[in-house]
Amino acid sequence: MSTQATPLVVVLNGPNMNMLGLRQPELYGRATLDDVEALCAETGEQLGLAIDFRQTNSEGELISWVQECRGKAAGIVINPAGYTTTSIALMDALLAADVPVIEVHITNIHRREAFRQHSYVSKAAVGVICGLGVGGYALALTALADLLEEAA
Ligand code: DHK
Repeated sequence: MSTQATPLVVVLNGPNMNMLGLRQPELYGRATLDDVEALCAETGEQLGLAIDFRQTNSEGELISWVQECRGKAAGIVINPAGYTTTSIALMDALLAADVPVIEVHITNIHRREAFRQHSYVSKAAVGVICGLGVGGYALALTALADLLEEAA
């Protein structure tokens, strides 16, 4: 029997992700954010990870949540949404968190408008998953579990 605490992975979602299922379904699909939370909870259970799933439309709140991860979380999965391409402050917070970060985008940002293709967040990420729909969150959690196991 393992006596180790279950590692905590914080899954963060940026602006407009609360509109998932309604917003541009031809791009983002029909799954809602509740569906994504359920997917992350189920995947976390399979992988032996505790999941704290959150969404905010506020840049400051997102940054405060990232700051809280330092010394507390084993890793971060983040879909920064619109702050991907604008927020140096979010990138700085992720760099300061000192935990592995995986960046997720539901759509393939490289097939979309040029302004979506430069990510500040990628500077702070171990890896990026994009274009694989909401299943990208499960892939990110699996990758994080592997990284944590390698580091153990
Ligand atoms: C979500 C958003 O809200 C956009 O601002 C990004 C990303 C793409 C996604 O694909 O999940 O450009």
